[in-house]
Amino acid sequence: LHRIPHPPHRLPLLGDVVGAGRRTPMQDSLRYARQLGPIFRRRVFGKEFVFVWGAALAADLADETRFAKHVGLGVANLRPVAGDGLFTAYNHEPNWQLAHDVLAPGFSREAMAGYHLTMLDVAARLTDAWDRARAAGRAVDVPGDMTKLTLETIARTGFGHDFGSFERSRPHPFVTAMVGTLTHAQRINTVPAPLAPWLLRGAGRRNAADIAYLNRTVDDLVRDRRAARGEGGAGDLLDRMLETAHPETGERLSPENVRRQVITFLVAGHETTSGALSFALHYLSQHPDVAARARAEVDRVWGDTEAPGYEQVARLRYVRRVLDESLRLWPTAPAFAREAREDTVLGGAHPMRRGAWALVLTGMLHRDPEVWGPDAERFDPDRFDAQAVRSRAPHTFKPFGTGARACIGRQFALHEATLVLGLLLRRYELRAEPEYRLRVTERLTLMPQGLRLRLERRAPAA
Ligand code: MNH
Repeated sequence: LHRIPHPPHRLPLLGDVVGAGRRTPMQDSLRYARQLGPIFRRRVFGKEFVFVWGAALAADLADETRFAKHVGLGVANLRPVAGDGLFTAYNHEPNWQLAHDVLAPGFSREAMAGYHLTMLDVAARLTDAWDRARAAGRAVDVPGDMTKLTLETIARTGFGHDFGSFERSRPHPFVTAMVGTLTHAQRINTVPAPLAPWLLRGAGRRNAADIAYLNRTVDDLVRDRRAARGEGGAGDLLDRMLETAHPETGERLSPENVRRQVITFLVAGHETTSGALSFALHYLSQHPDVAARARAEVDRVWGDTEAPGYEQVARLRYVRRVLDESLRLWPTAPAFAREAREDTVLGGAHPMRRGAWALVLTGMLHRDPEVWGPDAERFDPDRFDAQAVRSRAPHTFKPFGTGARACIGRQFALHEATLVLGLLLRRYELRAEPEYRLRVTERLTLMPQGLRLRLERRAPAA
């Protein structure tokens, strides 16, 4: 450990807190990363954390024979709300494999094609709202509206539930409670453990209320579905959770575990996609040349079809590159943790005991100049053209994590986001507000803060 660099101004008891803010732990780590190199450590209130972002070390951590997901820090702080749901389950908990096997078919190609029409329907609510804003000359609140869109999409495709987000002027209380819990889960990392009971007493009470609200919402939703049983299955995620037995063991998810999974999917299934769409719209508004190229592709691939089909979304290759490049610069799930399965040596240089763990700083891995070049900070979707991707080392682009515990919803998110970007590009010119400078809010996930865009009817194709 002593060979791993740490920040210079280490205070007794407090540790490396000089220059660190409580609201931006990830962006602080990015700053440290630039000073300290591909592996470094930070001590926060007596606890030592190791951060890795160099491409070679990150690739070594992706070796599934020696490393596995570690449930720690922010993820572990979500255990009170998400329990042994897929995202927060420990590797050894039997409910992980059970739920993974039962739910994986819900993300197959066929399942995705089945969600497509619902995704289109939700997108139409967004464009209705944006048409009204455009007609009134109002700017739109991008993260707010993307959150409405992605919440409705996962709620309706996964659970047949309509939160009515677009009919509300303020976020649905489910969203408010969720943001409350996520923010709380991040904040308890930045308070010294012995003082936490005092410092966080009020916050802890609010958090308990938020969790109770999330549980109530989900219990109502499940009760309604059970009551509607016999009306023919919806074939969605909730049906799988309630009706499907494990193909080999015949085991089913318990009611308590179903509750955990529903919350997990409602949260994991929208917050990060919302951020990804928001960053992509930001970059499109800042790079009119990229937007024009993407729009031309949409016109070419979709033609005049009012409602693009499932297959027509995957054919938007350039739009997809815009999304990848946005996720490169701002991976909306900004880190993941890996632990050693056995005693091992990381990168041939750093001994790790069984169970020792390190955080992969995805946002910094995605900016490693040895991989992405000296202009790694520049937005350029061509980094993801087929040839560039082939010539890059493996494990250098990891917005969805790695290995057995990587994101189960990856195709879902990419299909939804590509579809929506295509629809928006086809319909609008996106105008940035001239004074807007990108600032990023953190609540475990990343989001462009205060991003507003003005919409114009798109210019007729040349
Ligand atoms: Mn998702 C795991 C990023 C969209 C459901 N997701 C992960 C991990 C990352 C991630 C990173 C791994 C975390 C870790 O190693 O600790 N996820 C994303 C991003 C997007 C995203 C950047 C959108 C963009 N995720 C989605 C969607 C869904 C979803 C959409 C559901 C519909 N994700 C999950 C679940 C897990 C997960 C469930 C946990 C999988 C497991 O451990 O088995």
